Amino acid sequence: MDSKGKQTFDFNEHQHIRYNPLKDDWVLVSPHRMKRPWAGQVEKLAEDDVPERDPTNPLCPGSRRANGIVNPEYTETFAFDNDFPALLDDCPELNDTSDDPLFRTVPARGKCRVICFHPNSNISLPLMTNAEILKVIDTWIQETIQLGLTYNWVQLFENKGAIMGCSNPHPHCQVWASSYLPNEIRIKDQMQQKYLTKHGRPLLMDYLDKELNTKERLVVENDNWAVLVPFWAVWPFETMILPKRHVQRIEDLTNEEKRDLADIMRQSLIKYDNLFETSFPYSMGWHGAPTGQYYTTDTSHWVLHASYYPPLLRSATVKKFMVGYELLAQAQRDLTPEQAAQRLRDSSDVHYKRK
Ligand code: H2U
Repeated sequence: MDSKGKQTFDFNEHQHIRYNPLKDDWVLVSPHRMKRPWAGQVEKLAEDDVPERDPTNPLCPGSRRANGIVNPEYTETFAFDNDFPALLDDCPELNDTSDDPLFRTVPARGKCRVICFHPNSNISLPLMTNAEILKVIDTWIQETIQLGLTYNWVQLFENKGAIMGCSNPHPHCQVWASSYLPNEIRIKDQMQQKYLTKHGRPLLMDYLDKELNTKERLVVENDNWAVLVPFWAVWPFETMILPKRHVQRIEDLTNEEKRDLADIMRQSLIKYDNLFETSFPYSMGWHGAPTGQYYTTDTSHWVLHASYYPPLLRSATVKKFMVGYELLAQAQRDLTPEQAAQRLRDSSDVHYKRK
């Protein structure tokens, strides 16, 4: 209340909409709804006791995959062509291209790969050592360089947890390389380009400077990286990893930046797992300057960043649904990004399984 007894606006109490300058969209924030009772779906807790090795799991060392190939007895990371790829390099020419603006098509080519992070199925990223996470980062870089020679976009992404539709508990991620720029990247490309033209600095460099000043939404930082809950976050505990130097692509990281990235990933993923004492599910992925033909264009508006989109809301079993208003109007959240950042900061640095 102010001196005249009128209610004053409080971001942690009162509804408002927030702008996402990277995607040119808005999110409705309704903190007052945090108090409502929940009588909706309660997810069954996914089995947490994944065996270290399972010869019937096609992602394990020495296992036979769906296409009959036997995996090597790998001891670090292991990358292979996805046996069920959504994108193929070899596709007949689209010869029936129409001028009709309502029925547009463009040819699509690509390649899909799978990267196993570790030989043991029960060692997720937050349980790995920094050296093991560094191997994952190096493999991400090798795959991006290799596929980026041919394709304009290389999407690295990890779908973690059955709740996210992940089909296999073995720690792994996917790589989908494509001839076209997917929607998320196309819009981020345009928005970052516009910002640089207007303000003379990359959008995410300006953004990080401001976040490091207030530290309101900061979760962890080190010399080279910051993990924060974006001002415009949609998912309850959404985070973003940002480099402190203007890095455009994952392959441009120095050895020191890679080492610091491994450390900050481990720290923030431990906090995620400790939040609800569960192997925290999420979809995450990296976005940086496009590859292929874009190597010869100016991409200085791009800043490398990773986004984590976890679905859990209030416990290991209650997740946020993107339905109703979200599907038909725009995203909405209850917990504010500042409250989420505080919860993550307060979450322990020691993994609950190691206590
Ligand atoms: P997801 O659980 O994130 O879907 O990843 C598992 C991937 O592994 C999936 O894309 C591939 C699936 O196609 N896979 C193979 O390529 N070969 C197999 O034998 C099993 C799974």
